[in-house]
Amino acid sequence: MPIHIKTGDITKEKACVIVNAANSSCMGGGGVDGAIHRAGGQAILEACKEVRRTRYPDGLPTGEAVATPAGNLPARYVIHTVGPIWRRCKEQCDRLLANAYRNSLKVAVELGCDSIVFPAISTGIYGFPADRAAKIAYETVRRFLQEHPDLDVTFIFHTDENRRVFEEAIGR
Ligand code: AR6
Repeated sequence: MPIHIKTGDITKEKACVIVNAANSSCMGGGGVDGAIHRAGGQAILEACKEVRRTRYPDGLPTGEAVATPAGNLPARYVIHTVGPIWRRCKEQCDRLLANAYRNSLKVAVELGCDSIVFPAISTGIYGFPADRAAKIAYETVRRFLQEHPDLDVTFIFHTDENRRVFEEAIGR
């Protein structure tokens, strides 16, 4: 299955699952997180509260991933993952970002999904350098697909410029 790269708004994607670049509270925020909660509606927030109550009372740790229904979104599920905050993670940054991608992919497979769409986790408010993040994201997905070749993976970018940086970093 090829890896797709596109420009667009992740809240419009009809995939089985879209990934949210959340924070550990899972209660929404700015950036893509804000857009997903706004477009998906109250059902996502309610499911997130339940996840916090039952599984992660202290918050979702960096690099972990959990699924909720997608509310009013065209996708079936949202996987909420927490990327690392660049100025705080130091030498752990690369590993934590790879974990966020890999754990999201694992949850998608557990859900029985055949398609997943990723935003550029950590490269907005969390300040991870976009070219460095691109290499980690692409390599983590490429490796995972060797074991799960039927999964359809898309990287979506909010702007053509962000997409160009990604494509250049991975040599496409
Ligand atoms: N569709 C696709 N990509 C988008 C969209 C969209 N609708 N909106 C933004 N992006 P960010 P982070 C891109 O900041 O760095 C939140 O407050 C955006 O251009 O959303 O992981 C959370 O609650 C950028 O390239 O996520 C956390 O507190 C990418 O998505 C914190 O921000 C990621 O930017 C997480 O920060």
